Amino acid sequence: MSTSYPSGPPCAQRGGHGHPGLIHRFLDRLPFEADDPIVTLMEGSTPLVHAQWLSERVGAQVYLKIEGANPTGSFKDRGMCCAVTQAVKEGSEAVICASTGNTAASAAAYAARAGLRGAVIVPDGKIATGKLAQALMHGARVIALRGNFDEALELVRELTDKHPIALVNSVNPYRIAGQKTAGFELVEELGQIDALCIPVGNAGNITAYWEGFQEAGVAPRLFGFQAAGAAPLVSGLRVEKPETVASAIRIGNPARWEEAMTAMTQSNGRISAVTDEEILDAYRLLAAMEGVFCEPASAASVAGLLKFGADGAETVACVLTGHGLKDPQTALEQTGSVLPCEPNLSAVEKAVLG
Ligand code: AN7
Repeated sequence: MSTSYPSGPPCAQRGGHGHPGLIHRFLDRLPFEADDPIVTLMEGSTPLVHAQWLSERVGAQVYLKIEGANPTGSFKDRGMCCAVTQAVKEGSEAVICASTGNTAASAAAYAARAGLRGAVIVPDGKIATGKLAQALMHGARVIALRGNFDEALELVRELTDKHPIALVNSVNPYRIAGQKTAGFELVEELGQIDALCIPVGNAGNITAYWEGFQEAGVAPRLFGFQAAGAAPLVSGLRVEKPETVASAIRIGNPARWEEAMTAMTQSNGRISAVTDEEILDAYRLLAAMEGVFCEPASAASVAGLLKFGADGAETVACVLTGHGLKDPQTALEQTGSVLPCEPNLSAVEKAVLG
């Protein structure tokens, strides 16, 4: 692929547009070599935005890690570039995942990029419109399971035991390897970081951040937040029928359960629940007060910070895992209506000036 470039891949992959793709940026800390068949959409290096209003509200310096700025609009791209690169390296011809939506969108995009077939199994009727559109546009086979995410994950695990298809859920260690780079970025940018607020679903991301922080030699407290209707890590019990408006984290039996609890204990952190109402409040406030539009699941991190406070932390990062445009339906249900207007000046004046 990049054999004609003695020092590695073409410049566009290495920073021709300001920053390299994630694997090239962190090559020395990832299980890849420069001459591997690296699949990238220039993920990672996402914006870290200081949140003025939020900082004042909670009495700490609060930063938002805008993971929705990744190529497919969520943090999943960090892990997916690694999982798909490894699949190509191993000679796989197809990848598959179970997903509440974002993993499906990301897997579909990277599979298309790599020339692999992609299949995604999603809970029927329970994934946000934007994510469904992405998976379909990228040419994945989209299977709507008459069941929930936990059932879908169990089935793809059985399926990939039987068939030579690469499983790209976060049970795949390359997903975790890629996602830990967000921790590296935070440490590079902030230096000191006392606490991380992060939404938790299948618990791959909190696991990855903890790995990244440990490798970088720091130990912020990890504050994980689950939706109250899907909070097995809070209750200690599997949730058979998880329910929440934050469809991305509608998960009742996280695959990385043990690792998440270890990360929480070792970091002196906690995993708490936030209600749908608290999630939606934070979702609207982020958009209105900070100018940042994330999806509902992502707002769980800020909902948790608002609910429980910074607990003495001076510098806090909130991970906003996915872009608000992923789920336009929920956004429209949360907002006021548009103002109809006749096409003449006095009508427009009235409409604009109130
Ligand atoms: C926006 O796409 O599980 O705790 O199948 O999409 O690592 O699972 C999505 C999870 C948070 C939770 N925020 O992360 C999937 C899927 C958003 C997400 C999470 C997800 P994990």
